[in-house]
Amino acid sequence: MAPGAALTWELVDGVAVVTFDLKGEPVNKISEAVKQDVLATFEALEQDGAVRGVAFFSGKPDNFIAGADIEEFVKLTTAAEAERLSAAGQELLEHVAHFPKPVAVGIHGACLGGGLEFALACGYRVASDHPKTQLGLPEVQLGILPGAGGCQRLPRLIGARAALDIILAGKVERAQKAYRLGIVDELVHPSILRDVTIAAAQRMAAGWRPRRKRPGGFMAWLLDGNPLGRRVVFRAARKLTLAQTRANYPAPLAALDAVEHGLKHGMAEGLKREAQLFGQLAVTDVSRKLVQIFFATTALKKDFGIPNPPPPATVHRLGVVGAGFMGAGIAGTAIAQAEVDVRIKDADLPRVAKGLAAAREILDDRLRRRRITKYEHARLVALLSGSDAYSGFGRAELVIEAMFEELQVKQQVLREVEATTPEATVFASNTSTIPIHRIAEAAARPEQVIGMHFFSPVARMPLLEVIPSQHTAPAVVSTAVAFGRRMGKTAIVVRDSPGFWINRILTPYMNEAGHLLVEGAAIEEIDRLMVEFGFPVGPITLLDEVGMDVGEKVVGVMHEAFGERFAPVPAFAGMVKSGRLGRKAGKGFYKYAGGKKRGVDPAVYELVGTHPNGGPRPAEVIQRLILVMLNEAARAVGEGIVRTPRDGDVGAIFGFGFPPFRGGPLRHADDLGAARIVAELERLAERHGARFAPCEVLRDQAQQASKFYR
Ligand code: 3H9
Repeated sequence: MAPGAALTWELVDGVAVVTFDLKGEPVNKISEAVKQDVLATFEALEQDGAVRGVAFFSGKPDNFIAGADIEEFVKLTTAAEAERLSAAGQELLEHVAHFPKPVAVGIHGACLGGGLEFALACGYRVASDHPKTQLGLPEVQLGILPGAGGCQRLPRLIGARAALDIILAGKVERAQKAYRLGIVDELVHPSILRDVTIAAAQRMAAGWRPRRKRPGGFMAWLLDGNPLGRRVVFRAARKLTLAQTRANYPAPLAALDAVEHGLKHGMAEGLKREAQLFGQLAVTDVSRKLVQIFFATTALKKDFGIPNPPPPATVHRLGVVGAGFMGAGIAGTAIAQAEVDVRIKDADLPRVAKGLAAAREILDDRLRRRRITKYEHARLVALLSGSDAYSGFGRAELVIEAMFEELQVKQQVLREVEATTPEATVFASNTSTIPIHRIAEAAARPEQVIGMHFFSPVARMPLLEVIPSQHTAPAVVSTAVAFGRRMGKTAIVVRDSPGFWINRILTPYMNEAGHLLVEGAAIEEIDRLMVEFGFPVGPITLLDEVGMDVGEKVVGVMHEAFGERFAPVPAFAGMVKSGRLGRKAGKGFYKYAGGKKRGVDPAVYELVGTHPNGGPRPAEVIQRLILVMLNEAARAVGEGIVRTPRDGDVGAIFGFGFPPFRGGPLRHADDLGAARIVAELERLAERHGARFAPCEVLRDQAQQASKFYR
């Protein structure tokens, strides 16, 4: 791109109205060429005597600036190069901050990373009050830190506590919240954004200066406003960050350092430290992995999972059969995210009422967290209805079944739905294990039948597995994927095979935890080691969350389908028999009180027929749990369960929290190397049995020195 191609400007009543529109790109991003363009434009504005102030806008319909160009910084190979990139960004924004004429910025759409850092360098910020307008510093999600002055300007503007809250978690806030925090000075309807911003530039040109009062009163002064209070804030933030990142993610701690250094030693020193730390982080393996996940997720937004996908049907009305926890979660999330009309059906009215209340709770929660206004809440609640009959299903474009994991039940529901819906209605089963072609055996219209496997709790879990059978029509796949996306999910299209992708690779891992338990490993120790490895929770806690009855069913299906390597651990059967189903029953491996997880219940060891005696060494615990999963993942890739390693890795990260900094199970397997994995699996198979026998895919890779990712 030649300099001058992205920024254009015109003079309006003494104000230069600058428009940033990166041609040929869906979003505005700050590349080296854009930096040159900004410098050249500001130089021209400085020279031009007719220009008294500047009003800056984006030319993109729903995007302000998405930040620095990520593709550019991932090409850098040394910390020194990355430090220079950061320093150059800082220099540019220092130039903007000290520009001799006032600069106001009108923000509509995503204003992220370097985009917000640019806005922070301007003298006045007006934002549109629109859901698409979001402001934040998501850099730590990419394993880096805000490196163009963000670690310095944000705490100076809104206080250390509020700034750390955003920077350390890589948060993105809606415009209203940004306004409340003091990040933007004015919040206006999109239709008047331009006029209000130009007027602000004119006022500033006439000598007016915005007066900002930091919210928070005495407490804010006590904690943000003096060095002693700030010491307390930083100490607490460091402790929390260490506990949350467990030294697996270096960026938040580095960002904390950059903020603290700047507040202690002044802006110039702060910028220097920020650039140094940016340089170090940008070339870490962790950052590379997180950036790969960003691009993989972005690519999945456009991928319908089949070649030449036909256009999806637009869903206005959704039918949900089954008012249990999953059904209600699907209903509530569909309304909250996709704003569709939802009808829930179950066998009797008390059940329906319970489901409606649970679905409504999702909307209430959004209201409580101020994600929606009470008017929006009232409008959304009106979209929800229920019945003990199929009334209202006649106009549904999509019906999702969320009944028990029983083939006959699902087939019965399918027949009933087919009898009450038009030919074009898509029937999706939210099964977690049962192959879709088995369910579709009962269908009069098998081409309309598909699997949509949501994860619990639906409102929060970001993954959706979409499972076409060999009879499913391509347009039905498009419809399911598109609707999943409207519900805010990342959708992967997977092959119709028992357990699909997620339960296929999760089952041997959970089972192995059972074997370790029987061998004397302590419950908390198994969980602790996996949390240290990077999982959000350990496998035993996960069993409690999923429910032992559900787990037993899943492993039963998998055992039947794939044989002995999935054989259930006999010790687990006692848990189900004695009603220790996990969190939902108030007791599982752990005790639960008042909805909170307490300690391990020692009675469990007796039930399982073991007692903790140290068990296998920690290194072996980790090795067995991880390798049994990687082995199954490799085997499933060989069977085409996922279309690409990318889908497999994104699925595992979003489905059950495989540590993002390791890039997913298949990237992790590549990092370990097939030869090493095969050798270790062979040793484990000798000692613990054939469930560890390395699969053919890994053996072939070991022989040919090949990998999942080339
Ligand atoms: C940073 O700013 C560092 C600085 O602090 C310091 C520097 C010194 N770069 O997601 P979409 C592409 S780090 C390059 O489908 P949406 C994306 O890959 C940056 N490319 O659209 C896709 O490409 P393609 C901090 C980018 O409307 C296309 O744009 N910023 C970037 O669903 C459309 O994207 C972030 O982390 C980028 N920064 O969502 C924000 N952003 O068409 C990252 C997007 O070839 N971006 N692309 O597949 C986002 O979160 C979303 O893209 C956004 C739009 C919300 C903006």
